[in-house]
Amino acid sequence: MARTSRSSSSSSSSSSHRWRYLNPSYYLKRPKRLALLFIAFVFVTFFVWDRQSLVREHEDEITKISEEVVRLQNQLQELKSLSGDVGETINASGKINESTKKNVIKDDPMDIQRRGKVKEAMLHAWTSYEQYAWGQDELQPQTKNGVNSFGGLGATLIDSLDTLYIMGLDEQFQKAREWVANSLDFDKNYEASVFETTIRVVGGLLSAYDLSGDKVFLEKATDIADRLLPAWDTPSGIPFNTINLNQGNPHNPGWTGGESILADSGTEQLEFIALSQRTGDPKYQKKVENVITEIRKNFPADGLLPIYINPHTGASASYSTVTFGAMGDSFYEYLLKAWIQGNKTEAVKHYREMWETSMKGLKSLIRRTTPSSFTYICEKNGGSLNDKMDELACFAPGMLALGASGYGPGEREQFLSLAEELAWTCYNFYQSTPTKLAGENYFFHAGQDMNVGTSWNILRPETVESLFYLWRLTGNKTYQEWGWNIFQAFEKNSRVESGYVGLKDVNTGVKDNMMQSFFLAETLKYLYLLFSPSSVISFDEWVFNTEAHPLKIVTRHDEGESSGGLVAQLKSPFRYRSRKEGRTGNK
Ligand SMILES: *[C@@H]1O[C@H](CO)[C@@H](O)[C@H](O)[C@H]1NC(C)=O
Ligand SMILES: *[C@@H]1O[C@H](CO)[C@@H](O)[C@H](O)[C@H]1NC(C)=O
Ligand SMILES: *[C@@H]1O[C@H](CO)[C@@H](O)[C@H](O)[C@H]1NC(C)=O
Ligand SMILES: CC(=O)N[C@H]1CO[C@H](CO)[C@@H](O)[C@@H]1O
Repeated sequence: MARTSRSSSSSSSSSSHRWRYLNPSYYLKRPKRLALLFIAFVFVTFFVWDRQSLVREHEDEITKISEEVVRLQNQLQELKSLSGDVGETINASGKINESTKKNVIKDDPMDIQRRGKVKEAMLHAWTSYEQYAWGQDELQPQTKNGVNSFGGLGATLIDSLDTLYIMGLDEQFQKAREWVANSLDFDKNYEASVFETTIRVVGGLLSAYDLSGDKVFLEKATDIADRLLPAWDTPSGIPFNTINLNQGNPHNPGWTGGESILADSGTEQLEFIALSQRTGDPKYQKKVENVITEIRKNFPADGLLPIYINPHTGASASYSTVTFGAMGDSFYEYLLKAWIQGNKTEAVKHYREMWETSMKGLKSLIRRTTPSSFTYICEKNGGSLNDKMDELACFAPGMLALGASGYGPGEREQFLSLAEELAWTCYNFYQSTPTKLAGENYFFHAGQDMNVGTSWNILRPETVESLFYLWRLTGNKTYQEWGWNIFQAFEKNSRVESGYVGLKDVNTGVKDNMMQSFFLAETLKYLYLLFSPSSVISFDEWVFNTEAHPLKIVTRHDEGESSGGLVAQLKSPFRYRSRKEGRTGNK
């Protein structure tokens, strides 16, 4: 090789002289030159490597800085459009982290503007309540006075606490907090609905506690829950639905013929489980989980239960209606949500199983209208289906979307698409009336798609609730548009000088005189969250009770509550309180 090379270079000696440094033999024979070359090589390598890592570090820094700039620009924009709206994403979401950052970057100027309008609506509703009905249950906006529809527990105030907190209305929240600490008194000679009091008052207080960490809310929640607790002292453990707040004496309202109502009896699990977790006292959780144990013993193959259930025997009244609307609805909702609340562990698996069974039943109630093929959920009386659906049942699309991810591929898409179809129907409950607000229920006659039945609108939240879930879970902005249209219809028809009212008739737009507390707790909160980043009350950390009060998810590992433990619990003797028994007999 060397020879060949040399002989070829001899033909042009000047070039061979110039290129001699590239010839290995130039170095091989001279160790000093070799050492120099080696040292040079090391230096060059180090220099190049160092430059490269510097460049990489710079690039990283630039990316971080530009992310930060976008984030700050967004925050600035938000501050400009909503003065006083500071801290909402930071505090309500807990901590800012990677996913939060991404979401803040995605935050859309249109969303910011729209949630600003919703916040302004909340402020209008709240200020009116503050002015004319402070501390009372609900405001009558037309006559500008308060009424105590729930025993004088400040229902609107308690229902609004978490909404105020999430919207960053801090002054209003603090003032309400002072009222809770100093003026809220449960010692009332009042026949309270166990269900309404649990979902509004216990739920509202626990949510305020979970958000703010302020112990006063937990103390008050415990106080009211202790007053409700004797309602579960029945032979079957299925609660009575009414109780006197300072005398006990639980019973069922006369109009049910002595029966308990399914939704009223099976919609306390989230609140009472949360209360046991927060206080460390298991007695609340035991009562409400025993209800599920009892129901599970004779759970039908389609998971559908009639709306009346006997508190003495635990038997369902088979003559009564099966429905996902009034008096049935939230029983099914809580089967799914108790599973989510326990973070989907083995200890809460039976809730999911029961829910999936019920969803098979729900599918059997699905029909489509003619001519436009709107999907709807029938009610069932005995063996026959009734082509009627309540607006209340419009929570179902949201529930189906929330539960869909727990199924395997195939079924997951099926349930999500059923949810989307039902949401379209519910949106059309609104779009099909002159006021663009939905009536209370709808009938589906062949060839006529949908006809409004009971034609009032009392500011109900269920459809916007479902739109909120669908938007969060699919990212499809269509649901935000639908929600915005509904919000504008409320603004146009329901807003009055002092708050918001329902409509006596969605066809004529004639107004009623009541601002329902759930308008502030649910309707406005879901609308606000529909235009907020998903990190605000993230689904990873929170689950909403049926009154839209977010409760913290707490992973459950209490093996004692899983199916084996439940059986053991059943075998243990049930403790009666003879005093209550006597009262029950007298009723
Ligand atoms: C994001 O949140 C998760 C769970 O809350 C936490 O484990 C993680 O450390 C957070 N990430 C950052 C960057 O803070
Ligand atoms: C968004 O949702 C609407 C209504 O369900 C649907 O018609 C549309 O196809 C969806 N868009 C996408 C991109 O999935
Ligand atoms: C729920 O469980 C998962 C693990 O299975 C865990 O990563 C997550 O942090 C838990 N969530 C909460 C809110 O505890
Ligand atoms: C400003 C503010 O309200 N900060 C609160 C946010 O929430 C945490 C608890 O999650 C409180 O400790 C902070 O005081």
